[in-house]
Amino acid sequence: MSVVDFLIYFVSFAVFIFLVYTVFNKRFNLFSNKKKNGFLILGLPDSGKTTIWAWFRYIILLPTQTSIKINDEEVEIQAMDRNRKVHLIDIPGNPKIRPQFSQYLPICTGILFVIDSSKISENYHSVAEFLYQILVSNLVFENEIPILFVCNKRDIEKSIDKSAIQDILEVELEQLRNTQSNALDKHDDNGDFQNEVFLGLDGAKFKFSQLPNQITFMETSFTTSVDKLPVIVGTSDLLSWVMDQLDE
Ligand SMILES: Nc1nc2c(ncn2[C@@H]2O[C@H](COP(=O)(O)OP(=O)(O)OP(=O)(O)O)[C@@H](O)[C@H]2O)c(=O)[nH]1
Ligand SMILES: [Mg+2]
Repeated sequence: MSVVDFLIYFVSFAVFIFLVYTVFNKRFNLFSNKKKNGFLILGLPDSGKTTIWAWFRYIILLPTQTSIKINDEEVEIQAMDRNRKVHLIDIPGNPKIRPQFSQYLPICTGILFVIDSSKISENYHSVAEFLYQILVSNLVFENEIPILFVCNKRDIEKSIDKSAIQDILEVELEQLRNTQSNALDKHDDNGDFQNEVFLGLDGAKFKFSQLPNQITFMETSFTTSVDKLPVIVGTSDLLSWVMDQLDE
């Protein structure tokens, strides 16, 4: 082999390695120490996810309509002396769209599960069913993704407080666990095999504290006063929680 041939082979090989590195690194972030900054906003339709997403994005209360597409943007947030970039993904609660949340789990560092506190006494079964799907997702369990329960719409008179919501969900999840864990094989929405995850401790009443994930319950409201001024409650805690996940 001549020196010229050798150089051609060498340069081609170097270019090939560079391209492979660039493509894989961009796709999977393999060789980067950059911390994940994805936050999924999940919950049933009408719970207030897009309202919360828009508040993070624009720091105002925006009128919303039921979503049919995912809102997915990197936004800059500020709290006290902290300033961070977060990738916020608002997944519509529509049952046909919401299973897409699983595609974002690899980049997810926290989940905001939004609950309408004024409806949970009636729709707790549907809320728990979606929550169960999330909790038994392999990546949520194995990566111990922290979950913030945003008990929203606390301004509405018939809303209930966060500890009552926690109790309701614990009872409902226990029932779901007992029926669902009898099924042997599980497949996720992409048809891939899912290992069976058993929620909590076998033989004991289900409690969120038995999960490997850090669980937090918080109350919020995003509404307007009679003179149409925004009345927003609980957002400083919301911001702090998001910041804390990024700083850990
Ligand atoms: N009273 C009250 N209304 C709220 C609150 N948060 C959101 N809303 C209203 O509830 C409705 C639904 O809010 P969205 O943010 O669109 O709900 P969503 O969870 O994104 O719903 P989908 O996109 O259908 O999944 C809107 O009319 C909001 O203005 C709240 O804290 N209090
Ligand atoms: Mg929405």
